[in-house]
Amino acid sequence: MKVRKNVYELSASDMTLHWYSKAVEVMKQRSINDPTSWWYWGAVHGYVINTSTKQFWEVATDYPPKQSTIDSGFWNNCQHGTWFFLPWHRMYLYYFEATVAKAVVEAGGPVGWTLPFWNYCEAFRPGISIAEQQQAMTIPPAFGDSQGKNADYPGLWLEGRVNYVLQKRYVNPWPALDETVFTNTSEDVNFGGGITGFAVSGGKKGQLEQLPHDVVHGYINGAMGNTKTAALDPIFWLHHANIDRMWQVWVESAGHSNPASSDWLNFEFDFHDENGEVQTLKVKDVRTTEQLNYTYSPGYPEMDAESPNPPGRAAENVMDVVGASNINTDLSHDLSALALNMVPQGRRKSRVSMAARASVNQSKTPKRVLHVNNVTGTGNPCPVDIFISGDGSAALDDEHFVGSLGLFGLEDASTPGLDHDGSGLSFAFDVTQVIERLSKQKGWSEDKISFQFKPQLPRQGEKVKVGRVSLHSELR
Ligand SMILES: [Cu+2]
Repeated sequence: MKVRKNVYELSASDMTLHWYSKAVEVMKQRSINDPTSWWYWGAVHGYVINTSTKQFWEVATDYPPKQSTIDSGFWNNCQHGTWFFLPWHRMYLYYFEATVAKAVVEAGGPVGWTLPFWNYCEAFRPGISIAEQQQAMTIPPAFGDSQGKNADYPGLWLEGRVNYVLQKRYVNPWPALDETVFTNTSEDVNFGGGITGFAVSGGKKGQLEQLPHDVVHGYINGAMGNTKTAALDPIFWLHHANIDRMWQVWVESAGHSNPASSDWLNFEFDFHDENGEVQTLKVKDVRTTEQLNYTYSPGYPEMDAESPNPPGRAAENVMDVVGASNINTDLSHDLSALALNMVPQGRRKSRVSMAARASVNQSKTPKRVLHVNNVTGTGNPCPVDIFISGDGSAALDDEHFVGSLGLFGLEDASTPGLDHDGSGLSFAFDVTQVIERLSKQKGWSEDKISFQFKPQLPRQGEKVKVGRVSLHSELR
């Protein structure tokens, strides 16, 4: 069984990153038309030429690629906003790892190279010191830092990353790991994404895709902030190994299971292996890491920790809208406020009070989910934090924090075409606990619910707007 190791727990004499850097250099020398080149592997995730992507592609060997390569069906295949997000990326990592391992041998290294993972979620490990938290959230030094490249690992550098240290809010594993179902068709949130066919962007994202996946992409930014360049950054693969690991954590936790639907199990994807040969995998071949003969070490620390949140539960009753915005909101500013229009009292009463009654009868708080839909824009904007209030205030603190919009894939989802209708990205957040907490405070009124949208960095001229924000509550 192959073992993928935590990048921060490699021993001083471990050569994993040294050989990774060498292999990247070998793969970069290969033609963009060669299915074993660095460039080809990046383009399998996404490839387009525009103002935000051009600088990353025009340095490729044999650029521009042949039209027949672009049209081969192997490029622009990444799956986002879908229940195929996790299995597709697992397959992608699997053949990539094999391709790098072969390049390592070609560069004079040992056989059996495995991909390390970057576990920024360690920042949430109970008892960990502030210094250890900071380290876990920092891009490993071999990849360079804000001062530039690490001369010992030139292959691991890429120009243009904006942040090298993540923030704690953006690496919280619990909103995803607390989810009880992999997929669903309701207005409720889920772990693994909504039911779709082949989907490059735009459908319902699972909670693991939203956080930490999307937010980490958008916060590092540069190539990582755009689906059409992200996989050109060597750190992409360590980030995705961690997401892949978290899927395994989730599925091994009590009460969780992968979809049993044959629409999911029998769906197929094609990749090239390390020899450039086409291989086909079905989703059912990759439901666990063991099926592909690898595991993560050291273990799965989240499984030994306890979630700080009350146990998650799926909505048991129908959900309905209790409030919504009725105009487009521009999120291009450094701070944007948005007040919710609540469903008129009379009508809402039947909705909300029924929900309240349900909660008395079942001693459960009605589940509430915030949907943020039709998020469109241009460029690679950094993520946007959302804060809720119900008393007319505009506090931007942890108590009022709802979640973050990682705008990874924004341009793609805003462009009508074969892959997408251009209606933008959609997000959903479980706000049951934050509302439950705030509603006990003085001054809270459901009629005063409003949101603050705060970009994590000042805007650089990118445009972002949101079509509709709506609050959904469980009814009975
Ligand atoms: Cu990704």
